[in-house]
Amino acid sequence: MATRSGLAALIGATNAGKSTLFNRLVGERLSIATPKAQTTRLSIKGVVVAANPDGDRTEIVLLDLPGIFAPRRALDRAMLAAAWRGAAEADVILFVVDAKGGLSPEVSGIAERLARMTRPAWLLLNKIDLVAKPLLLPLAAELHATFPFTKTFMVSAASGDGAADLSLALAGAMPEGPHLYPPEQISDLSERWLAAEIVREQVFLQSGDEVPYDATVETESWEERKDGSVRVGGVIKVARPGQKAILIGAGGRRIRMIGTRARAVLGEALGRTVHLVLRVEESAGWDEDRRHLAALGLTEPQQRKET
Ligand SMILES: Nc1nc2c(ncn2[C@@H]2O[C@H](COP(=O)(O)OP(=O)(O)OP(=O)(O)O)[C@@H](O)[C@H]2O)c(=O)[nH]1
Ligand SMILES: [Mg+2]
Repeated sequence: MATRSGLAALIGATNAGKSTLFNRLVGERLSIATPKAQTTRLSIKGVVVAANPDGDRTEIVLLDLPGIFAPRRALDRAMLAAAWRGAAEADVILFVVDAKGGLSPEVSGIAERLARMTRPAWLLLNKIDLVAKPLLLPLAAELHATFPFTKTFMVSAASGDGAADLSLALAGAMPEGPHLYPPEQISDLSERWLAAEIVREQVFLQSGDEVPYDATVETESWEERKDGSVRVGGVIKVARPGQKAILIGAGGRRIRMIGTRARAVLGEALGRTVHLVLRVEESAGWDEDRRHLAALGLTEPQQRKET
């Protein structure tokens, strides 16, 4: 029997729960997820091999994408371009909507843009744990009036409700084709990238409203130790003066806490002891600097067909 393999892209307003759902479907915490908006900056691939309704194994390559929001700076525009590029490549677009937030102007804006794409899209009503059941069907109907979704799922990425049904349906919907990844590979992310993302997650979780959006993290060094542990050096770059002091905190307390938590999460992810050494650097305007964005893997697209 022919095998199946395809690409499914998670798109939606920022904070809809795309990364949480992505991690749930992949079964590993590959993509950082926080209560703050605009957490995801790059498209992230995760590979799931799931049983399809024929009893065969399908390879689903899932794409977690930056959320859609009104862009202000070069970084934002690059994030949005990455999101729409990812959607345009997909065999199936998974439109994730926060059921509690409902049909917001952002959500209808995304639905309008989906209508201009020639890709099948499924509606995923997420966060159903936060909404009274009788409200879900009317909301789904409202959303269907904005775009002819081919399927609808009600899920809770947080509890896992509905995730198995979604996987099964995806496995059945992928086109025939050979598997592209070796069975043990679940991502194309490097450990260095993961380390930087895990530190960035702590910056999001442990600093106020403004700093996370102006911060980026790079892994500067990676040193394997004889005892099997690894020493990771990271730099947190902030775009505006004064933010360095905020991140370091009184007596270095905040940066220490960021380091402690990130080390624990990274150690768990890598399954080994991690020594994490962090520093903070002021790097004015990195979020407007094309070279910097390119180094992060966020290049501005040459042609903007979708905008
Ligand atoms: N109660 C509840 N919370 C959820 C659910 N899914 C996600 N969340 C929470 O919603 C917040 C945003 O989740 P993310 O997964 O980071 O959302 P995202 O769509 O990837 O956001 P961006 O990357 O910023 O666009 C986090 O605090 C999650 O814990 C859910 O099903 N139920
Ligand atoms: Mg995300």
